Amino acid sequence: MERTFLMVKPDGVERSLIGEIVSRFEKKGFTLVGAKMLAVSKELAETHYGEHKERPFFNNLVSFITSSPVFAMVWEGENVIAEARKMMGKTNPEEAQPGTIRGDFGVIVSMNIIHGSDSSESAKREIELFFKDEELVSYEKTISKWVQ
Ligand code: DAT
Ligand code: MG
Repeated sequence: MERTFLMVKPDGVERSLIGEIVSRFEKKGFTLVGAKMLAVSKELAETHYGEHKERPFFNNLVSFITSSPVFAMVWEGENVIAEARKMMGKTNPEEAQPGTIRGDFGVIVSMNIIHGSDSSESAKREIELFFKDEELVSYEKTISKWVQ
C-alpha cells in the first residue's frame, strides 16, 4: 500500500490546525501509520528541502520550518501521495482552491500550513528522513473489507 509523508508546519501547529488536518485525512479514509511532534533541526531542514537550496527563498524556508515545532505524519492508502497533494491544494494559498487545506487556511506562500511528498521517490526519502521503522505501524482495518 502506498505511503506518503505529511507535515503540519509551524504556522499550522501554532494556529491549532493539527486536529483539523488529521481529521480531513482520516475522514477521507486514509490510515495514519505514524505521527510525532518534533523540533526540526537546521540540518534536517536543509536536507529535507535540499532540492530548493539554490532558490532565493531557501534561507527563509529553513528558518521558518525550524522556528517552532512541526507535526510529522505518515499516511497510507490507495494513491495517497497524489490524493494528499490534491487535498493540500496548490503551493501558493492564493492559488489554492477553497476546500483544500491551503485554500481554506493559508494566506501567503512562505507560510502554507502543510508539507506533502510530491512523488513516490520523495515519499520514501522523506519518511526515512523523519521516521525510524519502529515508529511506523502497519495494520489492516476490518472495515477495509467493506469500504474502499
Ligand atoms: P510544495 O510545498 O507545494 O511541494 P515546493 O516544493 O515548490 O512546494 O516548495 C517548498 C516550500 O517552499 C513551499 O511549501 C513554500 C516555500 N516556497 C515555495 N515557493 C516559494 C516562493 N516563491 N516564495 C517563498 N516561499 C516559497
Ligand atoms: Mg515540494
